[in-house]
Amino acid sequence: MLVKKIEDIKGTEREVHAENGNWTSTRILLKKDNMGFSFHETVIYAGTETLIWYRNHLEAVYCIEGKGEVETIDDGKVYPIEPGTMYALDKNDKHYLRASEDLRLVCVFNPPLVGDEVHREDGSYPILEG
Ligand code: 9YT
Repeated sequence: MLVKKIEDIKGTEREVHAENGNWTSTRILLKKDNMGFSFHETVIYAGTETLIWYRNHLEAVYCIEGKGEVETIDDGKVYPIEPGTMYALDKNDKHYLRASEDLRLVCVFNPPLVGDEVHREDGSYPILEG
């Protein structure tokens, strides 16, 4: 049985900050926890836009706080995100994630993240200015 409290994870190597400052993610369960998925709580900061493409992972995201939207790039569809909304990237969908208020999201990845994916398998890239 695994029991964890988010307060105990904050400030450890499982709390990951986006290089561009757009988000902070607490990686509650990782591959080494042997659940077959990873489990994260991510805060996306208000006023940010993040381009995300998880080419090697399926991800489901459930909003518990805040407001924002997801735009899938292939078809230009925009989905509002609010508490109680779930979106699943079942086609490895490339998308923009925008927050108008700080978004608190619970995220599950299959296969599980190992823990050091920020610059590699994560698939998030900053938006280029201009
Ligand atoms: C919203 C979202 O895609 N979260 C993913 C988890 C986070 N980027 C992480 O832990 O790297």
